[in-house]
Order: sequence, then structure tokens, then C-alpha cells
Amino acid sequence: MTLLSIAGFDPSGGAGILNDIKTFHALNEYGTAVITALTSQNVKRVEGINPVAIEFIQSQIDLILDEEKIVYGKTGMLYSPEIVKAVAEKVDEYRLKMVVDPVMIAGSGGLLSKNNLVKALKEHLLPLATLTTPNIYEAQELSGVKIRDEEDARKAASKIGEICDVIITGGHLKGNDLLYNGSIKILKGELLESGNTHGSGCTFSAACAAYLNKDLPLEKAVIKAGIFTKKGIKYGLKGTLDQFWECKRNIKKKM
Ligand code: PXL
Repeated sequence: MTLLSIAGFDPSGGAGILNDIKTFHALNEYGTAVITALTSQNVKRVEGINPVAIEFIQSQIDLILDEEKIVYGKTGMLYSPEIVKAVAEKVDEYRLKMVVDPVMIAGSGGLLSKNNLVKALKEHLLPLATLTTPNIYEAQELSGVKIRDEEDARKAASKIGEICDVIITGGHLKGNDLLYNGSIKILKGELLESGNTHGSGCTFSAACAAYLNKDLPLEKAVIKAGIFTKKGIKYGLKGTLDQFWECKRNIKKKM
């Protein structure tokens, strides 16, 4: 069944909506996309952001859902509290099950959000979310807990977990991910030294949505999404394509 990404446009293709659609496709899922903001950026810097008008975002969502039965999706860069609120209203209206990637800054350090984004996410969108996928920085902002080690990350995860299930992704936690869905689980990973991480948060959240859409339980979905993302970081396009063909072969075997 079709997936939906509600996110920003990164012309480099490495992050944002292009990345989400590529991830859905690699996992053999059809993706639709609603654009919240255009960005002018490359892997090194963000130079401009042009948010889409609220009514136009609402109209994009309405028209897709008028035609397609969609259950799962993800949100990426939402940029402003107003966009968060409008998207949350649509998520509620259409009963969408969303993986929320609380995008705040680009990998280059450029700002991708306005003031009060965090407050709006906590108030409007996270209470409706199936899962949120912050990195350490985003988890700090959402929880108000300064994260220096795994103990701090546990505290932050339980705090965010009061609103919705959460996985704090591990680039900075020795490669481990920390899942909280009622109780804490450390999902062991390896720390990858790579310059290839632009957009890896987008890939991970899109892959979580894709695996949930295949009816995998949450913990399995996030583990498989983590493996998918790490292969992408390690082997770039070749890693992603290898997984695409593996996915196709598995489907053929089942037929
Ligand atoms: O990876 C976060 C992200 C999300 N969305 C857009 C981006 C980026 C990072 O650059 O450009 C549009």
C-alpha cells in the first residue's frame, strides 16, 4: 500500500523528500510526497528556505488522500509551528500513522526550522505519532535533557516516550540506537566513520515507515530500518541498490 512523505525539498537529493521517495522505492513501496518547503542548499551549506503556503500544503494532502488509501507515512522538515499544526490536523483527520522525524538542522549545520518548532511538535504532532526518530541533538531539544552519555539518553527517551514511542538514533551513542516503547531497549549498532551521512536521518525514518507499512512490529521495523540506513551510509548508492534487488528477489520467492 502507498506511503506518504510530508517533508522539505533538498535539491542535492541526499535528504528530504527525494531521499524519502528513493528509500520507499528501494524497499519496494510506492511513495507519494507533499512538499512543505523548498530549500536552496548543498551538502556544505543551506542558503535559503522558501516555505510552501499553509493552504497549499493542506490542498496537496487532501488531493492525495482523496485518491489513495494511505495508512503509513512520515514527516520530515516542517519548518514552522504553523506548518506543524496544519499537518497535525490532517494527520488527525485522515487517521494517518506517522513516523515523525523532528528535523531541526541540516547535516551541514544550517537551520531548517523556525523558533517554537519544538513546542509545536510536542503540542500538536507528536501526540498523534506512531514513532519519532530524533538524533541526539533533537532528543535534547524535545526532552530538555542534556545528553552526554547513555544514561542521559535513557532519561531523554523516557521523557519523550511520555508523548509517543521514540527511537534516539545512534550516530553519537557509539552507534547504538535507543528505543523507548513502554520500556527502554538498547539496539546495538556499529559506529560508522563516513562522510556519507547527509540525509541518513531521512532515510532511517522513511525506512521505518516502509517496514511498518509491511506490517512488521515496531521493534523489528526499526531494527531493519537501521540496517538499511547503515548499508546506505557504508556503501552509498550501491548499498541501497543491492538491497533493492534483494527485496525484489524475496518478493519473487514468495510468489
Ligand atoms: O536530514 C535532515 C533534512 C531534512 N529535510 C531536508 C533537508 C535535510 C538536511 O539537509 O535538507 C529538506
